[in-house]
Amino acid sequence: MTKAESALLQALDAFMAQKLGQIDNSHLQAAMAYSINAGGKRVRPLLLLTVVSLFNGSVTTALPAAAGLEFVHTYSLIHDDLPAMDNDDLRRGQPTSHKQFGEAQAILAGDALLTDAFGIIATSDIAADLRIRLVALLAQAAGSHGMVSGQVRDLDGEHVVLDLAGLKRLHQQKTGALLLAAIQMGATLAQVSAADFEALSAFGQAFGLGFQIHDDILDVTASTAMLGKTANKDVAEAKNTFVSLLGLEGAQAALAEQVRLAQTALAR
Ligand code: GRG
Repeated sequence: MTKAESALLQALDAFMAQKLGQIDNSHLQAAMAYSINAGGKRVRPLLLLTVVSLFNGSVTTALPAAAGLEFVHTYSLIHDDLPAMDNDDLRRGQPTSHKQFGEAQAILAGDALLTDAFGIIATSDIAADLRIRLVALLAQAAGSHGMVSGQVRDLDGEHVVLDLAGLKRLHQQKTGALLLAAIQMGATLAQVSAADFEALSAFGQAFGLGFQIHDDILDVTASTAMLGKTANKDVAEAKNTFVSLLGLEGAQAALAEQVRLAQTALAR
């Protein structure tokens, strides 16, 4: 990570800590802060802030949008880990929210992060016309047109084998939509031209799909590195992954193709 990136993330963490500090309920605050501070890579806010900074926008003004994205991402991981969904005991090497705080508190911490994300953006100092567009982009990416729909496709897919188009659609919504929103929210804040918005969106789409293919490849290569034992239960249970559909080499080729598409878009 570059010095500039660490400075962005420090500012983001300070902003999120300040927002969490305003919560007048120590139990809820602790559960929300536990997951926000559990060691996530902050990929989505970093993408947003990097686009803002590349196009000479104000990073400080953009912080509420970056924090909102990380709040939505964190809620999605808390709910994804619940017994009703993936039923995971560990995330990033630490007990999942429901293991630490109980299932009801984990659901509520996720609910509060999701709701507060929109509140933080809506009450920020960002210009009113941009705020509306940011809220719309985040809602589009997170809700029934994006991540939640992708999660439903994923759960439905446990009972059927998806083809490549179905698998791409699932991941464009489940993982890709929020990553694309990160880029588009940054582009909106920096008020880039229509041509740049389109090129950045093409980059975001390729990045999002590539991110997921890479995750599927890592799941397999990490398992192999553990002397044939599965690294996590997702690998043992996985039916619909890019590696299961295309094989390891096919998935690596598909990743290379997304990287090429992302680079072409950036060159534009
Ligand atoms: C519960 C509505 C709802 C949605 C959950 C994003 C998601 C949808 C589930 C996560 C499951 C998963 C493992 C997806 C693969 C993509 C991926 C690696 C997500 C984790 O994102 P990172 O790597 O997470 O950015 P960190 O830990 O760095 O924050």
